[in-house]
Amino acid sequence: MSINNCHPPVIYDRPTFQKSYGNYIGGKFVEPLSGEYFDNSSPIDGENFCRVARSNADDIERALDAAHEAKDAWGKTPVAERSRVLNKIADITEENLEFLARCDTVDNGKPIRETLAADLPLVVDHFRYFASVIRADEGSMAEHDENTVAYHVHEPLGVVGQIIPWNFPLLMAAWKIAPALAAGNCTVVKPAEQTPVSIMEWIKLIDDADILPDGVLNIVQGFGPEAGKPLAQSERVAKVAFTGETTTGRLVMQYASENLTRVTMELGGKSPNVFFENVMDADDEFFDKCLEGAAMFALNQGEVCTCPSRILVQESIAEEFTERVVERVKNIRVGNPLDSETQVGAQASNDQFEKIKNYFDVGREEGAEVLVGGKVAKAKGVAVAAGGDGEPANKGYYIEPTIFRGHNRMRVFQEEIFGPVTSLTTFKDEADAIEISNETLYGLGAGVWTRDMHQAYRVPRAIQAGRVWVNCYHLYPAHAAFGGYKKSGFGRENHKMMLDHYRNTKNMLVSYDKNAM
Ligand code: TXE
Repeated sequence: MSINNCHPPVIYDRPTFQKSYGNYIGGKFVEPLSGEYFDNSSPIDGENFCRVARSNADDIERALDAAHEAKDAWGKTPVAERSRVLNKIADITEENLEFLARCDTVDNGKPIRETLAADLPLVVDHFRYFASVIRADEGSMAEHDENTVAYHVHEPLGVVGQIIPWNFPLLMAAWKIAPALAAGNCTVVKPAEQTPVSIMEWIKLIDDADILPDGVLNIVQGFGPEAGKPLAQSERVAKVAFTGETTTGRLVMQYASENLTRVTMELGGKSPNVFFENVMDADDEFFDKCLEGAAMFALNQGEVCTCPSRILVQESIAEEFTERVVERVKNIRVGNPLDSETQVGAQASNDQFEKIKNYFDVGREEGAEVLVGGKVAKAKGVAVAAGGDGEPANKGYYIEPTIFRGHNRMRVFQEEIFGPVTSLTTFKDEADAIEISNETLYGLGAGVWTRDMHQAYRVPRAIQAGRVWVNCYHLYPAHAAFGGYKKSGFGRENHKMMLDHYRNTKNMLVSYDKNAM
């Protein structure tokens, strides 16, 4: 993934959406039982474009009924057949990639270049990866003595609940759905209320192909406290998978603990991106890659839990490095997310927009220096309306990529802003870099940039984070484990090890003693 320009420039059309979206339960598109809906807007212009089911505990129960009805058959479906279904889902997604990318872009505000080149291809890859690993998956056996054998086999959990965030609507859903189904579970999925639509367009395509047995995958729309809570609280789910804010994760764990339901948590982050002095070389390709790596905080408008939201640069190169990064960030194009040249689109919601603007005040008040950005953006190709002070302003939620300079104790270095904002500070030596990196509640991602191969091993080992990129950033292949240390959560996503979060291991200890047979 890169935020470089791509050519030729194209402005993509908005898809034609339905006026109204219900839930998908038991293989049917159904209205919410209460008959209530909420309005859904696009962050591109802030305008409502459809309404979506405002579900409650009754809808969750209905989805759980459907999932429980389907679970025995799906759990016993031969692995080869489950794999075929996942591969078919991948094929359908790939055949409709551009359409789904446009849906995600309109609903979330992220640039089409990213949904086309990253989000949707990664969705496809994810289903293919889990379709493959279950074919190669095996149990184990060990001899206890000459007559006695211990077998280990895997069994699906049954029905699981999955709560999805809004920052990668389809990709985060795929990260959860693919392994759950691969391991033989049925699922009830609660998408984020900010981005409910692309998953409904996706499930329509899957439903049309008639490949997924009814009740295996159910989607219930609505708000967290009304639909997410009863899902997490239900004694009818064997596991809850959650991605979202750390404080919400704590609540979801409390709900799940009522029934001792197992949970996995992907939570917030404040990832350090560390640049050692040996990267400095004004002209070479690697140094250019480092500058690109520093600018990656603006990718997906900074709405990524691994956003490299703290830049740590060695003192000896800080001045020139900072100047070069600022120069690059000034050239990032903020604009209409449907324009293929746009690098930074709209923040996903008005709440998010307001939250980021508030952090501009926080940063300034605590004495952080704004090196670039620090305000609402004039986005290219976006409708304008009269602003509050009479000045024309963009409709929608656009923020200038921003770099603060300050020290690691400041709130803008410690709190998750979830916008195209990073905070830069300096370090003296390697030990200092490690100390500052780890001086955070979080431990999700980190970046280390160095030409020293010993440092390239030593430093990532010392950083307390579940994913450390070395000389690269923001790559998410399905076969690389992803997850947090500290307050960034626990459990892993991606990688075949994740299957173990979606199944039980049974040990059968069998005596073949001849007297017993
Ligand atoms: O997240 P929430 P929000 C962070 C980011 C962002 C902040 C707020 O810093 O600014 O969270 O975003 C569901 N019971 N991340 O408020 O609330 C909700 O409906 C059960 C980081 O949108 O965590 C949605 O489906 N479910 C992040 C999901 O939880 C509940 C991604 C996420 O919403 C619930 C998103 C409840 N009581 C935001 N309340 C990441 N780690 O990638 C809400 N939900």
